[in-house]
Amino acid sequence: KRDDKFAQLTQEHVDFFKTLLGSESAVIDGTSQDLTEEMIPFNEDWMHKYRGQSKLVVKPASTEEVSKILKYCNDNMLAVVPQGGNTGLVGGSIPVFDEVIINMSRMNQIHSFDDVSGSLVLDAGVVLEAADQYVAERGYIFPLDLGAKGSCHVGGNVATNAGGLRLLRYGSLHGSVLGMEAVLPDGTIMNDLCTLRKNNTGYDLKQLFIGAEGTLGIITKLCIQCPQRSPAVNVAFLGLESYEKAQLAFREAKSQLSEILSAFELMDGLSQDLVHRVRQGKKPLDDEHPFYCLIETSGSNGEHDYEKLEKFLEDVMSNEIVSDGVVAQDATQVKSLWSWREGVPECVGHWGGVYKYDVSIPLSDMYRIVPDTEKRMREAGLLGDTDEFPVLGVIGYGHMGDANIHLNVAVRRYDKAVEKELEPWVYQWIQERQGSISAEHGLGLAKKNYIKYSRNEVFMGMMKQIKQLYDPNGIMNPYKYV
Ligand code: FAD
Ligand code: 2HG
Ligand code: ZN
Repeated sequence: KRDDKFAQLTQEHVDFFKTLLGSESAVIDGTSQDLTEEMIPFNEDWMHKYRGQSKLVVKPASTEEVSKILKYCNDNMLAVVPQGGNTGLVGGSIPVFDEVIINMSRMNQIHSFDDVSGSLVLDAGVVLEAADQYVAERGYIFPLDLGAKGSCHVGGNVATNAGGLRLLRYGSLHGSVLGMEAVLPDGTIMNDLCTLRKNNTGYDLKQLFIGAEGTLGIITKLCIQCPQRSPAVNVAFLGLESYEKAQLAFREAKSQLSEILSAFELMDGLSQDLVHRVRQGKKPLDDEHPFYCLIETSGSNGEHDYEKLEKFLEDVMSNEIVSDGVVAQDATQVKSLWSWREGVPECVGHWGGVYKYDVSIPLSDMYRIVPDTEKRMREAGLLGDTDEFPVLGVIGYGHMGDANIHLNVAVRRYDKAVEKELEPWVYQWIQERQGSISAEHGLGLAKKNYIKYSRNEVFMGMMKQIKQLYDPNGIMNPYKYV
């Protein structure tokens, strides 16, 4: 239910924003009939699962504009949703009712780069791929990479504390974000745009905004520690007969590839079959396997790394840990092998929709959630090969190196009966195994009712206190998890 404490948008409000932001393209005024269509992409998420009813998008171009917008909204009790590239998978960037959308796409400047230390200062609205390209030209790499890189913003990445494909190597954004500028709901600008690696002067307040999903304020600028880009990247793609063998392969990869290992990803057979059904093309391996792993190495000596990877592959094949495998021969093949992994989220949605669960589970139990879910769907009569069944398949894939699996239930249409069978059952399953119900995508709207499966009362109470302290009117991204 819409909270009556929030004001309804009036023409006077709209006029204020138009005057403040000046430029025509900086305000999309959905209250005027001819712009209702234009509002749709901002009101709907990437999966077409969540839809809001906002009538206004504002696009600030500077921190001062963000500050003035928030102060005005706070004074006038207008609820807001910060929005980056709108690629989030939990409905966090979508208004629930008529919240004002603060879209960050015009704040897209790169400010400075120190090519000795690797510290990069940039606006929150810079697209991740653009940031990576910029540092690539200077011999560095952005410490985060993910399938949505062409659209997501670095601010959105930090707001969700995204993990991605190389967390195993470069660690979490809690370590890579050196500095931050953010605006609180009352317009206060918190400037902690530190470019230093070390800074232990009291509370590290910026950490609160990393993963806060826009519930405390708007991130406007960031300083990111970028590591040296490895000149040599190699990729191997393996077929395995069981999840137990995938664990052995991971153990062996860490031991043999140690410091050059930069990604270890798991895909089950059905996930790869779905990618093949959508994209066609030649599969990386001739035969089908119940599991696949993608291993990437990044190092400074291509030949040496390639030899290490080949030797690893020989060993795991002769020990019968791995049934079959291939090592990419050139950069094109590296890209093509990665596309079988990165393509899963897009392809799995091809038939109508997906119920997504992004979870961390201790490795020994991690994959078991997939067959258990499949069994539950079958027993409920919801999964089958023909159109009468809403569910067409249950798949698991993800960042095995981080004990993070993506359980995806592919459906022909969104169906309440499926959702009822899955939730809260999935969350209970995870709780019983000391897992986390939200590994890297956040809570957003999708998981707002289920936090208790991963967090206790004391912890939730402390989160509410922080929210109350910085956002006493509750205007920042309401109806979501806090
Ligand atoms: P949005 O979706 O716009 O927003 C996400 C949340 O952050 C919302 O709550 C929003 O209110 C808030 N927000 C956005 N910008 C700001 C800001 N400047 N200040 C404060 N709050 C803000 N995630 C992973 O962790 N790992 C993956 O491997 C991964 N792969 C993906 C692959 C695909 C194909 C897709 C579609 C998504 C994937 N994601 C992955 C999900 C991931 O959360 C997002 O892609 C990304 O981090 C969100 O960035 P965004 O700019 O699109 O944010
Ligand atoms: C990935 O690892 C993303 O590909 C998306 O985190 C996962 O769509 C998903 O469930
Ligand atoms: Zn992921």
